Amino acid sequence: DVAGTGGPTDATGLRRLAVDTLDANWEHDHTVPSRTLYPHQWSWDSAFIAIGLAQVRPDRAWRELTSLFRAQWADGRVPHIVFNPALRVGAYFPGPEMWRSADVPGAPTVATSGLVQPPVHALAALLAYRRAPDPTGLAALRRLYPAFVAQQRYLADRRDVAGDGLVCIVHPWESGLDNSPAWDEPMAAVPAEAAVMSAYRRHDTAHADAAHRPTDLDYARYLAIVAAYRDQGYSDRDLAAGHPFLVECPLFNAAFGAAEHALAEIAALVGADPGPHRARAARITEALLRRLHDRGAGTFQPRDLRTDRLVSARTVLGLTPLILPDLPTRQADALVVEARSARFGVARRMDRPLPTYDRTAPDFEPLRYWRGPSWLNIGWLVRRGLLAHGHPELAAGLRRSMIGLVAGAGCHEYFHPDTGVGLGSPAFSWTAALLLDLLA
Ligand code: 2M8
Repeated sequence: DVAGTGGPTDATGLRRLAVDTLDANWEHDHTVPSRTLYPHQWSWDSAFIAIGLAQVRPDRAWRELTSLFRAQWADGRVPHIVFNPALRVGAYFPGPEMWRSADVPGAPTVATSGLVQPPVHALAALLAYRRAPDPTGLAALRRLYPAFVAQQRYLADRRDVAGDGLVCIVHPWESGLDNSPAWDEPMAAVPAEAAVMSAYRRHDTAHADAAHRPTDLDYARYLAIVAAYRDQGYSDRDLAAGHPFLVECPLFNAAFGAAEHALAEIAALVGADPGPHRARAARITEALLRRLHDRGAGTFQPRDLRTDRLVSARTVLGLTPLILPDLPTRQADALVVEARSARFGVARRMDRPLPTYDRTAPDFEPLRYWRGPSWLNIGWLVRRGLLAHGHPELAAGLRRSMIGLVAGAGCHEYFHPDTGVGLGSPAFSWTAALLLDLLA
């Protein structure tokens, strides 16, 4: 199972590697995803990181989440990047000079982006608390609960562009799966020329192989969408009228629903009413089924709101609604069929890791970022879903495969979906953190 490039193969060695990776990436009050590629704080990274920190340094798990939510905007949005002011200009592109959050009323004093990422934070906090259910954790939950509620309220009130109960993402970066084939159709409609990028210096391609990253044309479009949103002051009013990218993503919305399930449990712990959270969770699952379930394909697909059509590329995003405990058996069973198919290859004994894209598709790219390679956060979510829907043997197979990846290659950002070779950053925080959780 192990790719065999000489990483530690026993649980103790793997744990030590993961803790060393997290320690090396700790920065005052948060963990950077990677010192080279992503030297600031990222939103959903911090949630995954907190899940792992809870295993070894629970105080840091709470500091991680607390520092992120200190940058929450007045409207409730949790920015996808919180910039470290101590870093030099150009440490990451696009930096504060592109986002200009300081110009926006309601943005925090620290510079941030204006986008969001999948809201996995309430779930992370609940798991961190369960791991270390002490008074410090309870006090942190009490402090964070209103912030999580505001985060959900922002998404429900400002981002329900179609009025169907689902959240709309306004940029591929909001999905967390930047250049997934899921965004090819909606992105094709975004006007931009690759030549635009000659005016900028990308930072990512200085630290990672350009052939493993999004293309210059992707980046030109990413920037065009940021500029459109920023120039409206990051206001979500009138998005439907002209914003170039409007998509309902299955993973984002599954996380949105899972957050309400987690908040119901947190509410009970902190003496608030779980009832409204349960009711909202049920409505989100119902909306996902109504709007994003592709019955013919047996999976969930993003909906492009500009065309009102479901995207056709079969990516791993479609499997992630399994994390919803109230997903009906029929649709959950169909997702398990999809997961076990040759497209994704989930099995009790997996001969290859879970890819991020249908490995039978002609445009499957085993090296390019979210267009094929295997990522631990996605495997972790799918494994959770398999456990929630009564498939412990498949979950165990996936877990073994994920541990094998790190044993073979180290805490890489992503892995070759055939050989398991490590790709991207070699010391990536959420890989280390989720490995700790898998080993617990
Ligand atoms: C990647 O995204 C950033 C932009 O947000 C980038 O490519 O520069 C994605 O993998 C995203 O999911 C992740 O949160 C971020 C930091 O690890 O990197």
